[in-house]
Amino acid sequence: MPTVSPSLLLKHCRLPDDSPQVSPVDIAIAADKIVAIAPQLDLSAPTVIEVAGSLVSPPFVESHIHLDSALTAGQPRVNQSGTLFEGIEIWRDRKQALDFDDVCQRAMQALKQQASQGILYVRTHADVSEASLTALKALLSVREAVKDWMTLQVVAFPQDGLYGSPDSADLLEEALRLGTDVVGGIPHYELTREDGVRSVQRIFALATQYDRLIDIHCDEIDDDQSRFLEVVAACALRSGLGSRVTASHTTAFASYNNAYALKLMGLLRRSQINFIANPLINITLQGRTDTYPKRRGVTRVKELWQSGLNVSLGHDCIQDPWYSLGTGNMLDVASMAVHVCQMTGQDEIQACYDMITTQGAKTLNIADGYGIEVGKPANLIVLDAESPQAAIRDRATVKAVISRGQILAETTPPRLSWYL
Ligand code: 17E
Ligand code: FE2
Repeated sequence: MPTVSPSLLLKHCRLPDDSPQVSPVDIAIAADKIVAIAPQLDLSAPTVIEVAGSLVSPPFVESHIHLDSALTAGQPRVNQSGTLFEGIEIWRDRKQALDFDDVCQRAMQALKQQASQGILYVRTHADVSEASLTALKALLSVREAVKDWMTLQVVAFPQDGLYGSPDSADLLEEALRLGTDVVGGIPHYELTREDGVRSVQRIFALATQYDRLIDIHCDEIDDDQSRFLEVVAACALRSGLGSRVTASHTTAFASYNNAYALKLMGLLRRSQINFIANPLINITLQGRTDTYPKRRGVTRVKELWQSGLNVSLGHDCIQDPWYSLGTGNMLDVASMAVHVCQMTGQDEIQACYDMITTQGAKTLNIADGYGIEVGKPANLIVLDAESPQAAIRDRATVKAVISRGQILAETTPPRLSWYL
């Protein structure tokens, strides 16, 4: 029993890894910490939530999103081809007139929309290819503004490449000095393969010098010759940075021949890097040059998971030059992964749930403070579902979002009336 009296008590909570036979537990929170978890806590608290057997989960983790471009779909024009490259061109036009307050306001709107749907940890990319670094400065200020209720990591992301124009590499380093959590890159978009390799080496040198995490947009193309993932993994292995490194997208991995993929998988296991797939975006941006058969363009999520590697999932986009849809709901992302990656077994659907929760926390290197355990920060969500599988199936409403021991948002599930 806790020695301090709880401020918040959740009754009859079903945890994500419970089997249906295990009876629900009560969770006591005092200030911003979880202080007790037991089948029956005889405690009182000023606020009691009767969960009645619903799923209580650690919050969702959005491990990959671009908040600087979020909510700009159609500005200044829509993406007609649906390709990554047209999206980059549209964004290049849009970002010429980027305004600090405009970025802050859109990012905040997207973050609140995500938080209300149970996301309390977000890794956002910030384009650092503009001389003013407006996108980056705005997202760093948003990180500060939300810090009491949401953990936001900012990646310095050189959208136009490190070596495509003379100032880009310096801008990336300036972004690290300004305080980004993570350093990014885009080797498949550099002018030559050699530039791509050089960019990865530079990113590792900067991460070591400034003591930052790494998250590289890697091989986001259907080209089976795009092989920067092996460079990233080799650098992670040699530098010892391992799990501090993430390869995002890696869509070309879905096009590699199996003989090469087998060899690569061995290197990946040794390197212990993290992977992020963005199934909503990968399935729509990739395969655009195919007729039929048409590739799905999502990396080998199931095989990476079966190999014991850490895979998490992200939106990548919410209503931007690359994708005009998206509501910020991680259960949409997990549902798309279940379908596109053919992870339809019960344990596989559970794995997709883990990819938007615990595995996302591992990618962000925040696993120590994450999870529903005594002594950990009181961050948790109550879903209108009895299990992770049902949550994904129903895109269940997140009924309550608790951040640092406080109720941050509540949503009432829709109620149907039949008049048949
Ligand atoms: N930039 C990029 O290089 N790739 C993406 N998928 C997005 C932005 C959304
Ligand atoms: Fe991305």
